[in-house]
Amino acid sequence: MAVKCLIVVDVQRDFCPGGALAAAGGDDIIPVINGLMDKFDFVIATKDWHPSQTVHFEKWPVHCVRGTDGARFHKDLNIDKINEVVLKGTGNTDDGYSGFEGTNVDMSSWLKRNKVTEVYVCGIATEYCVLATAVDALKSGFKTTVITDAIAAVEAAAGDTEKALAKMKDAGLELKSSDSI
Ligand code: VGL
Ligand code: ZN
Repeated sequence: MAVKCLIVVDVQRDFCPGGALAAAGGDDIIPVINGLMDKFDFVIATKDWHPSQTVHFEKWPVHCVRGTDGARFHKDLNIDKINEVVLKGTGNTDDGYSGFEGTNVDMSSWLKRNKVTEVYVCGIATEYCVLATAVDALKSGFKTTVITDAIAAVEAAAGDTEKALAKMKDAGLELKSSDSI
């Protein structure tokens, strides 16, 4: 039997409308994500969790500074179903886009310890942390699917979403919509 984990990437206030680095579709994916949680054996949520000074803020507006309101989960995300929270981007010398670069939990070990064989990735942002997390999941040996209607993009440049989806396909990731899960 497959053991499945849903990885909810960075569904935080700063990445949703009204936040410091908002993905336009951030609010719309919340009900989809909440509705999927019961279909999984485990749910892991990642958080972008930056120090107030980091090289990361040379590329991006200040966002998701650890402990601030902007770093909290979206108010409508069902946090009761989350089994583990993985903090990433916690250093001041790197971006830490991938959940597999978490510093409080080694996500690959956590998944293997819990006998997870398949992971499904959703959340924000499609072209950064979702992409990086999904690619690393595949490299770590998990059958990996990205849920196409449960991801939202920052789209700093027009076309970034399409490019990210093409990279996902090239990397060998499965792309599925939530109604087929
Ligand atoms: C992210 C840009 C900067 C993400 C994090 O969660 O995808 N994007 N920091
Ligand atoms: Zn960040």
